[in-house]
Amino acid sequence: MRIVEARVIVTSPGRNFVTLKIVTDEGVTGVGDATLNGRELAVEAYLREHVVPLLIGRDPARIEDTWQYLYQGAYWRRGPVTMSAIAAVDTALWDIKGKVAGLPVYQLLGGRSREGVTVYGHANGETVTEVLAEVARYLDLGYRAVRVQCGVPGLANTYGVSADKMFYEPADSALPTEATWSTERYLAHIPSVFARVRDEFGPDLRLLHDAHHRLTPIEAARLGSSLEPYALTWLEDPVRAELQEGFRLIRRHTTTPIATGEVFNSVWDASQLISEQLIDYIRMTVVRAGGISHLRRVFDFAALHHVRSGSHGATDLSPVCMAAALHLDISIPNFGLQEYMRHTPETDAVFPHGYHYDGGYLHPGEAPGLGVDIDEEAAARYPYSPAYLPVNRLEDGSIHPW
Ligand code: GCO
Ligand code: MG
Repeated sequence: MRIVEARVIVTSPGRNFVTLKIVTDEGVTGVGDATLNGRELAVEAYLREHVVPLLIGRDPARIEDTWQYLYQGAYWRRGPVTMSAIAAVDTALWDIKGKVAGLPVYQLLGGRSREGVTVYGHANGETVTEVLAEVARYLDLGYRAVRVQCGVPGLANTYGVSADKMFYEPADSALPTEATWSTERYLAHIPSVFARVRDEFGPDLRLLHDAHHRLTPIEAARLGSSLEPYALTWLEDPVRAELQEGFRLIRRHTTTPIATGEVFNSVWDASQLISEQLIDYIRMTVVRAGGISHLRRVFDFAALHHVRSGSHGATDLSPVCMAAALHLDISIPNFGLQEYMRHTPETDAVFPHGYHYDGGYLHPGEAPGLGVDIDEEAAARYPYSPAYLPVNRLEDGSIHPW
């Protein structure tokens, strides 16, 4: 079998997605997600100009060899653009291998390690009262784990809080909007939010919170220790992820479990965090981390060091990425949690998929391959439109991580 064509499809059913579809001479096709929120066309061009020509004529069965060819062969390694492009190829080749074998991809990864993939949803609100109502809504939907984000008094808007609660989309403008941030106001408010949520919903519900890289290590240590009475499952991205030493300081001060990794691209971004057990959950996902092959390697390395998975599953990762993540989640021994922000009905229609939600769990389905596709006719109805993530400033105007 040979690869005869690879199409890069950009579609925007409410938000932008980049998808690679690989076609073989025997008519078997595979899909991979290559979406990089706010920088989509960089990956589209990388794939179209520098990857697709190298794929034509290759044997689609040689997944590892193709991965090494694209990774080592570029010489310029890693980075979100390169690794998202490689991820799309790798994911599509696993899809093809599954279809050829007549097996869902998770069977090729060693089979089921659990019955379903536990997911968490995003409860958010401007006020604590709104947050409580949102948590209750997720409980009604059967969720067993909920991420809680709340508006901060004195700030006009806060990361993770949106008007359309189920379908939060921060890349909301053709040029970046600007938000204002105050760490002091945030740290003074958040513990009281979790006190109310725990008080209302009791000890069983798993609670999470995302600090979105905004704190210094000592600020994060203070937040972690002030949240200890509310027993969070994890505090996510407490500090900028570039400096791995920062996590060591947090660890010295708090037992609140730490999760990070959504901006990482390779095992090298997380090797110190994992081998020194400075984190509890590694939150990399398929599209940002070089595909199923490389992420499997990261998760295996993490398993050796008591670190569990917690894959990123925001809506800027397409249903193709979600499907691929679920095959990994169901098969690895050290699965932790899977983020599940629901896609809109428009997105679901462009990406027909067999995975489904039931009572707090996602299931990858039993279709051969990944069990997801792109409806190219539907996709063509939604042309690309530029959309950027916001930029963040402190109250004095200084740029601060968003
Ligand atoms: C999460 C993430 C997202 C990111 C988004 C950026 O935990 O889901 O932090 O909400 O902000 O993926 O594009
Ligand atoms: Mg996050």
